[in-house]
Amino acid sequence: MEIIGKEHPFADIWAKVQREERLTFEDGVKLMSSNDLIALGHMANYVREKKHGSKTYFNTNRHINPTNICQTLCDFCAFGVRMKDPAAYTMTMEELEHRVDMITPDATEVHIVGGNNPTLRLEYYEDLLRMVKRKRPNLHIKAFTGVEIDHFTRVNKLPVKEVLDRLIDAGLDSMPGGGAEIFADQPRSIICDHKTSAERWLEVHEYVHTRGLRSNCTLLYNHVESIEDRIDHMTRLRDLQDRTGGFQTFIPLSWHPDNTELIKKYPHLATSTGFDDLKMVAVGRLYLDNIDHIKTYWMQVGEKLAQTALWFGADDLDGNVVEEKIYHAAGAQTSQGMAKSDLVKLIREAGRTPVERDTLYNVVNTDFPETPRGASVAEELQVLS
Ligand code: V47
Repeated sequence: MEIIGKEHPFADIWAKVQREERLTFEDGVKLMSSNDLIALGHMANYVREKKHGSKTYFNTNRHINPTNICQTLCDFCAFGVRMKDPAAYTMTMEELEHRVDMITPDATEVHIVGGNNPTLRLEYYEDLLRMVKRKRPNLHIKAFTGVEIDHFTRVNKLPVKEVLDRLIDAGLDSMPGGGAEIFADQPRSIICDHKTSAERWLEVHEYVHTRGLRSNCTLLYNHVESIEDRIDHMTRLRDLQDRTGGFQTFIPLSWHPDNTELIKKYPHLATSTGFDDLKMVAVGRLYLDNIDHIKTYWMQVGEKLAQTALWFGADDLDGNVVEEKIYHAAGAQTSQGMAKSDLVKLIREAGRTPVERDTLYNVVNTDFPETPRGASVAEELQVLS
């Protein structure tokens, strides 16, 4: 049975997808406005399998969030707090060293992001990067969102290039995709007024790419944005990618409302539906023809949806994570970390082929023993109490 026949509303788009022709803004809006999830998934899976076959990537990683003190305090976020908040923390170098010491030898990446803390000078972050490299020279450091980099320029009164040059010199290997949120002015001013502008976020990533480093990109959805805003955001990412080729992975992030100011102001908003989560993955895969990987962040969408997304365009699940704070502050119900054996099982149970990668998608391992689900997460990951 043909899923997208000649009479189907997607017939033209499907022909373009098969010819590897770029989709227009209007095509993107049409896809995003449709409720024909099966047709969307069919097309996205076609692209996914053409690029990656059945391979599904994950890595062995750890997250460190050095501080939750944040000057920006975006309404959509539940992680950042004021300096005087009883929950405020900033890790000392000793605490950071302890966390790095806990990272098991098989880990290949540490993901470091935090709040925009006005009291921390650039030297704190340089010392952190140098300490990680001294202790674990082979650990890839993926750190600081474009928003944090912009914050560092203001605290230290330095241009973007100098901040990034100094961080790269201290050991920064790549940048995560956070902080992009939604680029369009109107929703951006509602969910994160006063935050780094879209142009500045893109400028930071462009410079990082010209220095030869890779980065990721994200889109925060399911708040006050429109369908057009989503496609506008992806168009700007696609345009930058045409110039630099530096983005590795696109990660659609659904907004979690708990404990945020935004939900107080807009109480009708709700947690995203699985339907919308799959649509974002599928449209991302179809529209971002120049970005290699689409990640479904298991920690954020949940294990069941992450498995399903592997048939709707996603080829990456992220990694073990461990000690995730940003989503759990906002009510995420997922566990704090997942053992490698469970990631492998999750992928296999979805009928896909697990591939452990490093941050740059070099293959680390493809040969995994069969293990029962729920292997000792705490033992395997050395979770801090
Ligand atoms: O920038 C914050 C989002 C991002 C909430 O690059 C929220 O590999 C939903 O970017 N509800 C940080 N989202 C996480 C991130 C990320 C995660 C995993 C992998 C990578 C990567 C990047 O999380 C923020 C913001 O967009 N966020 N608060 C919230 N309440």
